[in-house]
Amino acid sequence: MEEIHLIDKPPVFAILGHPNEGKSSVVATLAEDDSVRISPTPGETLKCLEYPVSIDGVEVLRFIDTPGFQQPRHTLAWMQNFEGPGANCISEFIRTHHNNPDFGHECELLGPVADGAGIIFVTDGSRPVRQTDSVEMEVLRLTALPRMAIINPKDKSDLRYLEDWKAEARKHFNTIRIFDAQRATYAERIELLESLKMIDPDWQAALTYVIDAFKQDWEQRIAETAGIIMELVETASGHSVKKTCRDSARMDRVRQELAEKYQADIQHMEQTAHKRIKKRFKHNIFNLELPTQSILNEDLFSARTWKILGLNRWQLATAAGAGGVLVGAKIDLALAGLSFGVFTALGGALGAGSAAWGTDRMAKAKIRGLPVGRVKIRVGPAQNDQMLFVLVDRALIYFSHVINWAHSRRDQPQPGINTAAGEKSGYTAAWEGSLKQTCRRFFRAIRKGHTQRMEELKTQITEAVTAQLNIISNA
Ligand SMILES: Nc1nc2c(ncn2[C@@H]2O[C@H](COP(=O)(O)OP(=O)(O)OP(=O)(O)O)[C@@H](O)[C@H]2O)c(=O)[nH]1
Ligand SMILES: [Mg+2]
Repeated sequence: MEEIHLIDKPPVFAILGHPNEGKSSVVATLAEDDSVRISPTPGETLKCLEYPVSIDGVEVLRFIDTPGFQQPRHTLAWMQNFEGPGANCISEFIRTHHNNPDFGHECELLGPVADGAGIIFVTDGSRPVRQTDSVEMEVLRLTALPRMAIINPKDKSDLRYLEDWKAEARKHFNTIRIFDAQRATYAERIELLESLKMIDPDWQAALTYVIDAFKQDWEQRIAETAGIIMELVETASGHSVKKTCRDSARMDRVRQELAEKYQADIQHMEQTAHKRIKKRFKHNIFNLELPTQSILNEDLFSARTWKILGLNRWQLATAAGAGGVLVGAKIDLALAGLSFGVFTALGGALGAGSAAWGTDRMAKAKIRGLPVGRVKIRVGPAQNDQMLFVLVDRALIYFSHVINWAHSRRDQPQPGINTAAGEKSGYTAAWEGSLKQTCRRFFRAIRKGHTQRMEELKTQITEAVTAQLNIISNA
């Protein structure tokens, strides 16, 4: 019964403040909505816009973005002179001024307040407190509604006014939070909701429910992300491309084309998986701007990627010898009567890469069956079990960027900020030996198509990936 009641009436918060202080940014981050309009030009938001937050299709919370104050002094003076019952003050103000364009913003921004929305005041804590700020805060105090101040210092390097802001805000608000609209993590968003819970006893039950729902939803997202990563590993590790070649002279070209197609396929699988992760965390519109130093800016098959996330030194040396083909280029020669000539042609076709053939773990030639005149070339599945670790690490690093990319961010990341912990050597490098061994077995089972064995091992690896995702998201 209680739950149905809560869902029927989700708590509503209006985000108010001076123009251009970051109100819309706070809304975007809290509602995880990258469609919110944010701009460096003051006066971007002119009308109230509602941003419902839904979990499993049920609205649990609503934020209302509002335009900034325009006439705070006149508004305050009017309110102070109002002689009717206090509860009518705001609705009377709107009724009196609704045809006066000078009070257009005030009538608009006080609309949700008249309807009883909780108040979240947003201000830039990196500039000095001005008198007009105190006036705006006093207007909000006179509404007598539950209210919180969010101090969002836009310039993190200038915190000298922070104490002044706190002192002033304390006079007008029940709760004050320092909150970075552009870099707030999941944990910080939850903390903010926790403190919203404190500003009014009537909201405690509803917000406790919301916070619980948020936590469950987050767990669900982690579980789905683990599922996406496992699916990627499975399909990419088992992937191969093949082609029958009738003309031995073209063999080199065909092998090259297949190797390229193979790589493009895996890259596409990885990009699709990353996009799904991004979407699950509600980043729908803007591209994730990776820090310039991120390893994810490197191609999946680049030597640097494998050097950092996958290969040990010995393997890398061999890979370098393989002429850039890091994954198993495997050739099935389905020839019934493989003539010496064709075989020689094949040897030649392998060209520079042939040095690695037979010696390199990643590139083995397999010759079998000999039907006349045709060569079946197959590239993949990958021979090198590091493929699994590279894919998992890259997905984990990507996840780390996704969850730390607040929905209000529209700018380029600053160098040195937001680097994922796994950028240096990958997360899986720190996994226990026995777990790594399980991963290798899993990889082999995929390659060999041992479905049952694969399923047995999969549960354990999924758990490890889930645990790692949790560690990253709680970091
Ligand atoms: N560097 C930095 N910029 C911020 C931060 N928060 C907001 N901004 C920028 O400040 C500008 C104004 O942000 P908005 O969120 O649009 O501000 P607003 O209060 O909604 O503005 P109006 O709708 O015009 O009243 C935008 O360019 C934001 O990117 C922050 O924490 N750090
Ligand atoms: Mg705005």
